[in-house]
Amino acid sequence: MRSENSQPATEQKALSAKGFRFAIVASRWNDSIVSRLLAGARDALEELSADENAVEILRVPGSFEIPLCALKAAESGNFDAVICLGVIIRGETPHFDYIAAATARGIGEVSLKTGVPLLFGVITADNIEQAIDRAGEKLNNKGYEAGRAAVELANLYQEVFGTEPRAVARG
Ligand code: DLZ
Repeated sequence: MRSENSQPATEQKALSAKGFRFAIVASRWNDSIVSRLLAGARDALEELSADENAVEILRVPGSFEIPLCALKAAESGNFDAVICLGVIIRGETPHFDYIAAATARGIGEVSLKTGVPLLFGVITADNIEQAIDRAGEKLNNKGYEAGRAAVELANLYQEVFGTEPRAVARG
């Protein structure tokens, strides 16, 4: 369910992904659901007219490995935003709490350290049904949501702070 604070797409300024470059860091644990998030993120970028070859997909073993890969992507200077996708499902072990906390903290720290927007498209769910629910269609898909948010931030930082889009910077 969407929160009361979420803004319907129609009320937002028209967004364009043109000229920007994006990395998607996606984990392989719970791959059948992560694949849906990946498809959602790619759909969002395509709908917003991302250029051909503007999206690089980096796969890592599990969500715990997302922050370091995202750090390397952000530090490369090749991307205007890094979209992080994973699915962490509460199991019988304390792994869930450690992995979920480390992943969330790591992603936040990388964004602040590098100044590159990182999007948190990581589902933390009690069970598989709950995770599948968050990997549905359009705005019910955390990957799609993260893809749109990445474009929104790339536009915002370009407009307000004059950040040069990576595609332009690379020539
Ligand atoms: C070990 C583990 C467990 C139990 N559960 C998940 C999960 O639900 N989602 C996920 O993305 N990764 C999980 N992992 C793997 C860790 O993220 C990590 O890849 C391994 O501990 C190796 O460092």
